[in-house]
Amino acid sequence: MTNNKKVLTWLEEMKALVKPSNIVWIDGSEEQLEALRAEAVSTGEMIKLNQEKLPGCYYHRTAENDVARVEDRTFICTTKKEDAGPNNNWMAPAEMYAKLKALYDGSMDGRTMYIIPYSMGPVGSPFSKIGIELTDSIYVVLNMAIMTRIGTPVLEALGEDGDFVKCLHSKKDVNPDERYIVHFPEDNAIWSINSAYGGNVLLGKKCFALRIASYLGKNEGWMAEHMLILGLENPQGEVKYICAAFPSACGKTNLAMLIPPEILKGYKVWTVGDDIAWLRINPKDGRLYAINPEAGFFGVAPGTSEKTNFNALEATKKNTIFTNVAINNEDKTVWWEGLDKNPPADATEWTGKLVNGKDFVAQGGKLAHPNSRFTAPAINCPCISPEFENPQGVPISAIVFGGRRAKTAPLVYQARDWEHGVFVGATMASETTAAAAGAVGVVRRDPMAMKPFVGYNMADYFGHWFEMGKKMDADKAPKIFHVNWFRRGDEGEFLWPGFGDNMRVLNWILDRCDGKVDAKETAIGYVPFKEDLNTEGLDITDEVMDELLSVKKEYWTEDIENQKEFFAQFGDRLPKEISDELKALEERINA
Ligand code: TSX
Ligand code: MN
Repeated sequence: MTNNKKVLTWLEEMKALVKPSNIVWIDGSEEQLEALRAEAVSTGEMIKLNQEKLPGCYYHRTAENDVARVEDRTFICTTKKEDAGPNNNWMAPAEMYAKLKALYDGSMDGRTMYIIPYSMGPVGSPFSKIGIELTDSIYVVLNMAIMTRIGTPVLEALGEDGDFVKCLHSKKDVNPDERYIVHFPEDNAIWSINSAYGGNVLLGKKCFALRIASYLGKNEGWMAEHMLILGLENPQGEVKYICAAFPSACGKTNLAMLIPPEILKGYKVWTVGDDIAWLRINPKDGRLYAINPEAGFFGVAPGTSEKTNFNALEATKKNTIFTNVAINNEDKTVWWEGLDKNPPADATEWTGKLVNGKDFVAQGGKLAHPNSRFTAPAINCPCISPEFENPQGVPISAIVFGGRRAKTAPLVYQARDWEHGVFVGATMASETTAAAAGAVGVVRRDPMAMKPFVGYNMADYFGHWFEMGKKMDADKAPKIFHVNWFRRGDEGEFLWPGFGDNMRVLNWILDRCDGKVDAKETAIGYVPFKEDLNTEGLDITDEVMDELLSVKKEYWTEDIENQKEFFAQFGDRLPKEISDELKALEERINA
């Protein structure tokens, strides 16, 4: 399949370790994938869904102990512990290799090892990077075929001497006590064992496109970020691009595929990506450009409906793999909480148990696992951007950070400049949603939504953001904003309608980028004058708008204390710019 010596040498070494009984190169052809689907159905690994209603769609159920990423078993193995930093688990590479080799020894005995060459980013794009994943799971092969570009064209792009990320996965026996997701950034390698759940085993995604890529980006002068990318078209047909980072449960995929309200007709959102952005400065114009390194959406199913995300739902109607949702046995389709208010009576819940779905849900049970997923091809999305495959990426006008804050952050504000914007990203936080209505949840700090995904010391990651800013002229660099769709009133009610109406906020953001509107300077940055936010057709009073845009000293004083505590863990390694910004914020708040 290839003459690349680095590939062949590595393959020999891995074969000797996992001792597969059979080896299959994934060429990416539809015939090969179809044969694998048939095989997975024959062994029970996958279930074929209703092919009239859901053509090309399949179902997979994971082990009950294997339903999410496992942060406590995820490691960054650098030579020096300080290089992994305080937010990552660490073990010395030699020690970890020894430990893992014992686990992988013969783990594919009696099984087939699939070799998946894949490209993150369009094949041959200057932004793109190649990986090769070895796996004993057909489910992994079929998901990788949706989430990345795979097969022979990738090997051709790799050539005889190209470098690649070496990815080894074995589901082994899915033993949670011996489950490890391990990154060796200095070796360009990822080893995953004893899981068969998406985020732990689709190694191109979080492991490569965020953890390894963030490390490569730091060394090579580019950025790998946990961001959606969207294009916003105005009634004149002009399109501007925005990247946005949010912690989990803030609706990133929903924003990426937003449908504007009736009243804003002529505006449209185009989706470039819903999860990951790779960003580079274009030497020709000095602007920051982004690509989506992925080719599909690995989205959370519960909560996805015609109302919350019509486009995502449409994307799942063909050639999609569903994981851990419920099956409607009447017509072999799928169901999850939040799809509609009509759970199927004859249902199989995610664990595989047959239940009366209506009774089960009425009694408070969940038919679908809360982290159940769809793996859908990006090209299925009705609003996929015409620039989705552009190998040069799209120019970014604004970077938006966000979080779920009941009282602290206003609906939207703009950072004072790039340095302050990096600080705004570094102080991102979300409040837990389990809290009762009205009660303020526990604050979790999640800088740039990257806390679980930076493949090196997070203090150095902040430093890299400042470095990137220095490489761009202020008028070329994206402007930085913060949004909060989740501000609450005194009764715990949401003050902002959210969803499609967020378009009104995105329009203000682009107006600011174009210098079309003025804004009010506050201690935390620039907040809209309420006349400049289009609220036409919204049932929202002036008082509520004032509340949504207000900055309250008591909450910020409390948050600054929490910020200080968070930054303290980085010690001397914290960039001076962060402490300077923190001090300046405190002074402005107290002024
Ligand atoms: O995704 C969300 N977005 C972004 C949409 C583009 N959600 C869902 C979060 C869980 C993933 C939101 N929830 C948003 C939002 O903007 N806002 C809210 C809070 C909210 C919930 C319900 C209502 C209003 C706001 N209103 C009614 O239910 C009628
Ligand atoms: Mn994500």
